[in-house]
Amino acid sequence: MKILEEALKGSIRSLGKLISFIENESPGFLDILKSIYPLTGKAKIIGITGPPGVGKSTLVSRLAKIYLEKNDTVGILAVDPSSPISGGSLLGDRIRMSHLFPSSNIFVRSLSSRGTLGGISQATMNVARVLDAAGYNIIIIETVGVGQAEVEIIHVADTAVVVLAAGFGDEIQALKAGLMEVADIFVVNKADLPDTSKYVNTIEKILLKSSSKKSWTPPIVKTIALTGQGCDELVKKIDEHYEFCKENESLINEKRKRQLREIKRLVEQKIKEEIEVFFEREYSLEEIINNDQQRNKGPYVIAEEVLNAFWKSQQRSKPLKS
Ligand SMILES: Nc1nc2c(ncn2[C@@H]2O[C@H](COP(=O)(O)OP(=O)(O)OP(=O)(O)O)[C@@H](O)[C@H]2O)c(=O)[nH]1
Ligand SMILES: [Mg+2]
Repeated sequence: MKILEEALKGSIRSLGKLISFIENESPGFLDILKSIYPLTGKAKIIGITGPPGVGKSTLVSRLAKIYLEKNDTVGILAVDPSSPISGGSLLGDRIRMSHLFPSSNIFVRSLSSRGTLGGISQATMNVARVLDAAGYNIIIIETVGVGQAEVEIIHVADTAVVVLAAGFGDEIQALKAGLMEVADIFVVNKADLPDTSKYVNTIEKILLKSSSKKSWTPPIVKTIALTGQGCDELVKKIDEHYEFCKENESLINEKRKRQLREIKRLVEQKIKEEIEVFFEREYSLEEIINNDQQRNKGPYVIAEEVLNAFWKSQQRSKPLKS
């Protein structure tokens, strides 16, 4: 595939097209992911999540600059940015304009969180792998932490940073969204605003109660993303966490569990696809539901019959084609 070759050679245009291809799960996308997998595993993936408006994007652009200054290459994925039109591109412009980095060292892209068969976490993972294979060694994923589904995305990251700010949703809300559990590092941004210290104390108290069994205690970093204050400290903590994970047995186990979950997700996706194809090929509305005999059976019996027919058809056919 030409765009794949060009993307891996550094063509930004082809990389953009390749990501759309993968994001849209176009026919053959899994083959591409299979072929690039050996090129992946080099990037450090950082997840940034938190309630709307706490300053995630501002922080992401600060982090990107710090990494670019260290000669890293940075890929940024903004999942469902609040402004679908300007979200991702604005972020990129902000970083490129204010600093004169080679534009090939930074790639910014927004992803929509609309449903795909594999789910948004898998779609994000897939795109992150494309960036990894294309040679971006720092990948930052920004996602709004409002509900369980969005927070889930953070599991794609090696290090999950939860950004909070005094006055932006109380701690109970953060707890409900599951933000407290996923955090490897807490950032209390907008530290220029009042009540920051009080807020940090509250988080510390919650952590004391909940993290006794964990081998890694999430540090809390205060930042002012607007000026960059505290951001170097944040990068330091991200590095520390990354190193810690490489050696810690229980975190390595967690990573293996995540890998198992991904495999399950991919198997489920494949089965869903096969069932879609089966329905299209074998059943019309008429056969399933549009006659009295069928309708009288009710959905439970019909579903069972369809499933039996599906398994039979699978036995007849060759092993699932990849
Ligand atoms: N006072 C203050 N304002 C900040 C700081 N960081 C960001 N902001 C402002 O907060 C607002 C929201 O910033 P964003 O970076 O867009 O926040 P976000 O979390 O990405 O927002 P969503 O993507 O919409 O959830 C902007 O007006 C920023 O300028 C900070 O450290 N202090
Ligand atoms: Mg944002």
